[in-house]
Amino acid sequence: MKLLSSVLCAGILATGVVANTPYMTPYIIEHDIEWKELNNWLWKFHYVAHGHRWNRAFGTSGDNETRELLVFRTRKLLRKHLDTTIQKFTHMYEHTKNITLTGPGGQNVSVMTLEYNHATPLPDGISAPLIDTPVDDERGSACFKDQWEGVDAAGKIVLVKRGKCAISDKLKLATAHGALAVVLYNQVPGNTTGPMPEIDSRGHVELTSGNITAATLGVGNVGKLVPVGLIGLHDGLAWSKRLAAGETFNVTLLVDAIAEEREGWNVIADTKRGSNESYIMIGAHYDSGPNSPGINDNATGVAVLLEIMRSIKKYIGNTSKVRYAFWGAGKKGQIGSLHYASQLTEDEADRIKFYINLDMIASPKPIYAIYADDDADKAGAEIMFKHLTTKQEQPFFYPSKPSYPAFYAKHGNTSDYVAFRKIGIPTSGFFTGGATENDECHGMRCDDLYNVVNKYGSLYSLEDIARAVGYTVASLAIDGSKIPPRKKTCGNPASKDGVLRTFEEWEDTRRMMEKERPCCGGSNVV
Ligand SMILES: *[C@@H]1O[C@H](CO)[C@@H](O)[C@H](O)[C@H]1NC(C)=O
Ligand SMILES: *[C@@H]1O[C@H](CO)[C@@H](O)[C@H](O)[C@H]1NC(C)=O
Ligand SMILES: *[C@@H]1O[C@H](CO)[C@@H](O)[C@H](O)[C@H]1NC(C)=O
Ligand SMILES: *[C@@H]1O[C@H](CO)[C@@H](O)[C@H](O)[C@H]1NC(C)=O
Ligand SMILES: *[C@@H]1O[C@H](CO)[C@@H](O)[C@H](O)[C@H]1NC(C)=O
Ligand SMILES: *[C@@H]1O[C@H](CO)[C@@H](O)[C@H](O)[C@H]1NC(C)=O
Ligand SMILES: *[C@@H]1O[C@H](CO)[C@@H](O)[C@H](O)[C@H]1NC(C)=O
Ligand SMILES: *[C@@H]1O[C@H](CO)[C@@H](O)[C@H](O)[C@H]1NC(C)=O
Ligand SMILES: *[C@@H]1O[C@H](CO)[C@@H](O)[C@H](O)[C@H]1NC(C)=O
Ligand SMILES: CC(=O)N[C@H]1CO[C@H](CO)[C@@H](O)[C@@H]1O
Repeated sequence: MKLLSSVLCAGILATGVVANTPYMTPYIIEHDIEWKELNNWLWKFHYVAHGHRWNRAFGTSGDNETRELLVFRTRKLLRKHLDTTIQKFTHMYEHTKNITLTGPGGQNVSVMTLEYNHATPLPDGISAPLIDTPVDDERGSACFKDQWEGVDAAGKIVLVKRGKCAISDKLKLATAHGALAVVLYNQVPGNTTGPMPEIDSRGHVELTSGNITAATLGVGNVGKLVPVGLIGLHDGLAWSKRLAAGETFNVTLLVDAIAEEREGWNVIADTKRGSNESYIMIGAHYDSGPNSPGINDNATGVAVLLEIMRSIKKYIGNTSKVRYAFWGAGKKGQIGSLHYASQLTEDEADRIKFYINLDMIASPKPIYAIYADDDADKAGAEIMFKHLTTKQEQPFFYPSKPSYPAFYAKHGNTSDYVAFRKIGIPTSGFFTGGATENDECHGMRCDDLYNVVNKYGSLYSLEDIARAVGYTVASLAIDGSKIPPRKKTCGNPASKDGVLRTFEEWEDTRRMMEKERPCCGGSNVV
């Protein structure tokens, strides 16, 4: 059988002719999935990360190399089987390279940056007198206009306590009052870890340090605020006390930060076989977080797509086409998939019958969560559920595989199904659990190859899920008659033409990230 199918496959590659090609069945696809092929892809992504300071994050060279690998596979090697489109979008790339805060005695104060921070002049930073703002723990300090009355911030660096309102609100008021920069001090005790912020392996400043929680200024505020440094409560109170006692002194804040639009890409590959009137879609984001090789999150999802693709191409699928989507900038708030959905016409959206999302599907201590919120979602989810409830296999390499109970879970708002739910396409997907319970390495340097291939739980779930998804995609592509049509109204009585409005709002994905949009589930991304 193996030999026969590889001979057939070689025949197809050589001639592009499909004579004698067998018909696809769910069973055949499921049994074609091979662990060594999945493993092979994980190695490849591990080595891409290795060559790029252990990450494959949006806007970096590691992201580019990951995409090139996918394009080579789909557009070049499998060009006889697939029609591949590369869809470009732009999104804000940001990082802080350095941040320092020098006190009046020339001492270094431990300081953290915030996401989308603004740069000070370099190389000297901003040196100016420090002034205090009134503390208001009830309403939040420096959150409202009236709290700035009598504060002469012009040309100064302002000391502000964190808490209650968005940090960007405090910074907007500081900026409006002519401040040069803000020193924000934490509202709860706890210090940053060292005398200097931690510089990670890429030479970037970590967003988290010690036990002060990280925060973002929001992508929508880029270019609108003064630079800010976040310090511990202890240090903030000490300065506040000195200012209250009538002392005057200068501090120096240096922020070396970058925020700029960079290009991202979705790689979308359709099977040539099947009717162009209906598509079963399966997607995974291919970028990693900024400090991680991203093997469980999400080279695993990508590997499963590629392996299902390798299998499906060998057979005749005579009903729907299968569409594989490799999303860019998934970690940045599902930008790639939102962009994709925002560009679909009504007709194109109608033809997508079902979407299956794979994100983190080989956590070392896995749970088998299958997304489904309603019966429409269950039209696909149920097939996976049944498969995993009845057919978990005993792999040869492990003596006693536990059986992981599959269960239905509601979609959240942190992966690429969000965009599809917003336009009413039935969706499902898998999730094997995140930090810290199921994957201690989530988002970290240690989410590398060994986070998956050295851990039995990961190996099991990857293979189980690959088979279940392969089976399901084939089932739906052969017969999607049980899937209900796309929901075109969002169940929001306030919105007359919800879908149209949604599309309009999507014109600008950045604007969208800032907004709350109560349509078709899947709440907003921040
Ligand atoms: C479609 O494929 C199925 C197997 O997946 C096969 O049984 C059926 O005969 C095919 N139909 C046509 C019209 O080719
Ligand atoms: C990624 O690739 C694009 C297009 O090929 C290129 O313009 C960009 O500079 C590359 N980015 C990095 C960080 O290498
Ligand atoms: C950060 O800036 C300070 C002050 O200019 C400088 O002394 C230090 O070397 C810089 N650190 C890095 C990693 O560039
Ligand atoms: C403060 O940090 C800078 C850069 O790391 C270093 O060159 C300088 O000696 C430090 N100053 C003090 C007083 O520790
Ligand atoms: C404090 O900074 C201001 C510039 O904002 C400068 O004019 C002044 O000389 C500085 N004072 C000290 C003591 O460094
Ligand atoms: C902050 O971290 C230190 C050491 O890492 C720990 O001892 C302390 O309990 C933490 N404080 C808070 C408020 O979390
Ligand atoms: C923070 O660090 C200072 C020394 O820089 C120390 O005196 C203080 O106790 C620390 N506070 C906490 C809550 O860890
Ligand atoms: C679908 O395929 C048919 C036949 O190849 C073609 O005429 C038609 O334009 C295609 N429709 C779309 C929406 O691509
Ligand atoms: C995302 O979902 C979680 C839990 O379902 C919820 O607590 C959170 O507020 C949501 N976030 C946004 C931005 O909607
Ligand atoms: C944003 C991102 O891509 N990371 C996600 C990985 O998958 C899990 C489960 O969907 C999310 O919780 C993460 O945020």
